[in-house]
Amino acid sequence: MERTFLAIKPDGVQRKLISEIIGRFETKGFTLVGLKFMNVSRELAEQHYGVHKERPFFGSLVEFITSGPVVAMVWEGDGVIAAARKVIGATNPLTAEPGTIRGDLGANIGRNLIHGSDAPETAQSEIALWFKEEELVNWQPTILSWIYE
Ligand code: DAT
Ligand code: MG
Repeated sequence: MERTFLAIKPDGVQRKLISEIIGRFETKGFTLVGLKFMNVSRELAEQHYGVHKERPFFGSLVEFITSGPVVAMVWEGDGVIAAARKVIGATNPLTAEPGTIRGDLGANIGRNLIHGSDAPETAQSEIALWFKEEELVNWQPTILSWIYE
């Protein structure tokens, strides 16, 4: 089973959208294996978004992600990395499809509510960056045979 790293950004928390957002992954059939509510240090933010450090928006991105608490999560499921990106929608909420989290709930690229790993390599490194192994819960939901053939 694949795992991905998702984080509800400070705008999602401030706007009281935690349950709305988590609910979409729960009802889809993915399994929650890690969850913590936390403030993000500048160091963690800069590591997490290191790939963007030469981009003009890097400074404001780090300011934003450190501006208030986030909900950091690991979710598990068959093909969850790509599928979660689809549930999340395009980077810019203005062009994200209706039905996606960003398409339904957001209106600005700098306030796009949620992060999701974009590939197996980034999922692996982001999970390791945000979570210790002992913070992840290995479990099998009893309904799994009703979600997967
Ligand atoms: P995504 O979050 O969809 O993976 P990304 O990795 O390209 O998008 O960028 C990381 C975050 O940086 C993104 O969620 C919002 C911000 N961002 C990206 N492009 C931007 C832009 N052109 N202007 C302002 N913020 C931007
Ligand atoms: Mg990205």
